[in-house]
Amino acid sequence: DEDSDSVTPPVPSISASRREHRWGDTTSYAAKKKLQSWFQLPSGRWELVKILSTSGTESVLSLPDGKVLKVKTDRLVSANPDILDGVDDLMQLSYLNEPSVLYNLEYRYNHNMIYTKAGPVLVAINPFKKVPLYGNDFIEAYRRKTIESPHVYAITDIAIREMIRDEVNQSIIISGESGAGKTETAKIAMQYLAALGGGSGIENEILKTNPILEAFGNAKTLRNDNSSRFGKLIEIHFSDTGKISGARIQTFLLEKSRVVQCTEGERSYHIFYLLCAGAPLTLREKLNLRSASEYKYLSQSSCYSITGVDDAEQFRIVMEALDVVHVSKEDQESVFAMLAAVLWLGNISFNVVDNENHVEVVEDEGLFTVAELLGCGVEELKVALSIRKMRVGNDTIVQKLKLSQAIDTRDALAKSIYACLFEWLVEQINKSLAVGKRRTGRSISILDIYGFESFDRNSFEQFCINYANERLQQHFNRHLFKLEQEEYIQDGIDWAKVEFEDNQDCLGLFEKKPLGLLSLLDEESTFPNGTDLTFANKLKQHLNSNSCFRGEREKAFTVSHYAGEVTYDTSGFLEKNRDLLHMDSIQLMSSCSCHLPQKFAANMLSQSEKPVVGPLYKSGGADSQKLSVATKFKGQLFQLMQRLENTTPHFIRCIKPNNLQSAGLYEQELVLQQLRCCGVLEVVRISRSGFPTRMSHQKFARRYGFLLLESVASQDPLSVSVAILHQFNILPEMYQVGYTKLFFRTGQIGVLEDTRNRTLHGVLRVQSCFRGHQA
Ligand code: AOV
Ligand code: MG
Repeated sequence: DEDSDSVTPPVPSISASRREHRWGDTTSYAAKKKLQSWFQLPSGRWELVKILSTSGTESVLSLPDGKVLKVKTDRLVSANPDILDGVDDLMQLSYLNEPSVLYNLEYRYNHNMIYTKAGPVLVAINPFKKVPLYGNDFIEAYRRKTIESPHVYAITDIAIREMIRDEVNQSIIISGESGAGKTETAKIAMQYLAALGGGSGIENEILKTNPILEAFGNAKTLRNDNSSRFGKLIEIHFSDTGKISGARIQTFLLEKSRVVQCTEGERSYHIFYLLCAGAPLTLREKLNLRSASEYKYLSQSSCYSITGVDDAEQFRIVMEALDVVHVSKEDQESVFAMLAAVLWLGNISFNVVDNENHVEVVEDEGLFTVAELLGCGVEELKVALSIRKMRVGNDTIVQKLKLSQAIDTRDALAKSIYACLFEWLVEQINKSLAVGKRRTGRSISILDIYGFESFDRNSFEQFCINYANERLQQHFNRHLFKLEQEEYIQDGIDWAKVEFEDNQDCLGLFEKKPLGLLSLLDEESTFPNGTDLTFANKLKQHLNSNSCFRGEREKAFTVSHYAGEVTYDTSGFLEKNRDLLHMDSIQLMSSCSCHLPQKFAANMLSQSEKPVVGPLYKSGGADSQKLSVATKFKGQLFQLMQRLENTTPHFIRCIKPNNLQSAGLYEQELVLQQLRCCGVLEVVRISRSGFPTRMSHQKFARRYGFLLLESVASQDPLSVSVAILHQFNILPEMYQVGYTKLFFRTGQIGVLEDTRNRTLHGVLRVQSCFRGHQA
């Protein structure tokens, strides 16, 4: 009936889904039928307006503030009836358009319902405050399924069940921009796994890895007070009985540069401030510790504290956590000594001794303390920081370093010690969490990497982080768009293809050989005369025709990422990609009497002696060959993707409602941009018009064939299947018959399953009655 307020059913027929085009389309005919619509104000904000009258192509409407406007009817976008306000799953919206989705998410957000399903994907909007949704009561409720509301717990519960039911490893893949809530979400998922799979005690160890890794691998940035500066995959293993049997953590590319330099308003890694604020007196004396402001590495960004964080208290939490994961008190003290050594290294300074800018190390507290903490001789340390030995043929040449070289050498050593320390810690944690002998090979992996970043100035670190996010986005696309639709098309069902933003072009820009960003970076890094400028010029020369690339003035270039454009400044790219550590520094470390520096030296050496797959790096002959940072990272990402491909993925998309990290502020435009770029809306579209349940003809006939009331002439599975569908009056728009499989819309198979279960139970009851009579 044209005039009624009726709406299309939540599950549209195929023809209806074809009529709806892309997101944000205006549906003018609907405006006629409805009293409420969406109207976009010049500010960009969508307002719910009342339609007073419509004549011809124009409508008169009233805004919430009472203003009356006459507008073209086709500028109105259908609004959903009030009864659909705040639905759990965006799939339930009758009108699927941008303002309706934004409104639905905002409605829920304002009611502390930060989670919403978008078909198979869980959308999580960062509340930036404590919300009453977590803890044992909630965990229990989700376990018993007495709460249905979307939640990280719910999606984690599904992962556990599918792992057991299908005997397939699962993954929970969390993505979103920096500060969107990935790390918090990962911890919430771990909480649920620990609660359900706990019992052996190992779950507590797993949870305690979080404060440790965050202290050593997170830092305050301009985007997020607790920003992850490394990527993390934690694989949690289960025994046959569904209990956690162990875990393994893999980390990806820690941002090393932060140890020696950071932007105004940001901090270095939390652990430095924790140590300075929280170390007990005896430790302070042993390590000659000062307050954070007395260390050059920490004072350069003039930011020492984070609102609401008590660094001293955090230090105690980290020490306790280290106890739990079995890092001995002795080792802990060595760890803190290494941290202090890094801080004191930053205070070491140089005197210029000639007019060629050659230097000598200043003999001060910094120098003596570092030597003491590392357990090396003061002379050896001075030499390593101010002189380079090079082998030419059979001779060794000694060269004095210039000021900038000496500073680079000192900073490279500090970065390297910190990176080795981080790796060593992860190794200790993994030893403690090691999966016992009774492993089943069943696991759930949680992926939490650094989110997409775009600052005013973006460097090599953002380049790597955003590349990783492109890879992850492709995994998302592949599973939610490509594979899904390919299956429909392969099986020959009637399907209107849903378009989505493919990021293959951008990935190609990074990965193509020999003319891609990574290859060209590696190539330039091997040239002795290569500079950041020649690198930028080379990019412009070779990549200007790529639609995702744009050269900028001087040393800059812009990449069109799936999540937006980012302009990178190539300053420091080559040096960070080469990441050279001179042999003199490695030798210094191996000469130390403390055990950690010795271990680190072995690590540094093995890294530089890895079989060369990428280009060779030689500098002066004394340094050995090693993989470039970008190439190594690419390899790690490929491996990661391969591992994820062998799991059933569950996706969580974190959304940041504002850039101020503040509660209760929902900026439509910002949310919309995030929803658009990750394709959440298209996912809903596919799921809604799609057929998520599928079963082969054979399996279907076998499973439900016995329910047939009349026998079928032909016994082939297809005929049996069709007969079942008819007998149960499954509506034609609710299923599709493919070449090999039957495809059903959400929930359709439920009727059949219920009847099957009832019938089977009936049969069992009859049988048991019968046995009872016999007895
Ligand atoms: P991220 O992991 O996505 O950023 P976080 O998980 O660190 O983001 O979240 C940033 C901050 O948002 C946290 O420190 C909390 O204050 C707040 N937050 C996030 N989720 C919740 C929640 N469920 N409840 C309460 N507060 C929350 V980065 O690591 O920067 O990409 O590299
Ligand atoms: Mg994080």
